[in-house]
Amino acid sequence: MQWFGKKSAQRALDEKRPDGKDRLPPGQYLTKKWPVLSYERTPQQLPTDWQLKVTGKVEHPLELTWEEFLALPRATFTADIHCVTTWSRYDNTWEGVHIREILRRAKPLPSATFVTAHSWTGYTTNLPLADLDDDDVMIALKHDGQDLEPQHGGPVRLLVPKLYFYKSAKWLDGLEFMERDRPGFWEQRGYHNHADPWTEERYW
Ligand SMILES: Nc1nc2c(c(=O)[nH]1)N[C@H]1C(S)=C(S)[C@@H](COP(=O)(O)O)O[C@H]1N2
Ligand SMILES: [Mo]
Repeated sequence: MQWFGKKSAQRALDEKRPDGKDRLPPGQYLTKKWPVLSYERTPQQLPTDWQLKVTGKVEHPLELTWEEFLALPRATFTADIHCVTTWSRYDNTWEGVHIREILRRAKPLPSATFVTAHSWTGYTTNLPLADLDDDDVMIALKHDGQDLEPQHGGPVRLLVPKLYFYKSAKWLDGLEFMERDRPGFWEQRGYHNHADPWTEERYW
């Protein structure tokens, strides 16, 4: 049945997205495993004083405790992820708090055009507000039905699947709304500032 496996593998590679682009971005390979990529040592638990801090150019800054955050409405959807180191993983089911639950409450000011996501470990990553404010962006708590493991950012990470995965900050504790762009951790160290997988914005 070797031929059958190859055929269905080829079919997976030939798939298109609704916008007509290939489902698998150029230069990527598919993996079923979920690799771990972290610069820092994995924190084993949420800091006892964790808050989600929404700061900067917003009408209503937020400081949500863990209990307050968990009480927000939940969303679930499925998305593919693409790491700049060339692996992609299809059909990840994510559950968490949709980004618009946060945006509705914080109300970014008209001058807010960029966002820095902060991890409590010190990691940062930047993106345009337009890329954050999208249907498929969430602050994730579960992956494929399980609580996020610490190594994958558990218990709480950002998910921005349309950009290379370094924009999806693990161990999230802040969103800072900014008037001007400011490169984050990897963006200062050679990774592309924008990170669109379909145009291979990998490095600068
Ligand atoms: N805090 C933090 N978030 C991070 C990273 C990191 O090193 N630290 N690495 C990024 C990169 S490069 C990738 S590919 C993904 C990896 O997520 P995973 O380990 O769950 O696969 O997390 C992103 N978010
Ligand atoms: Mo990555």
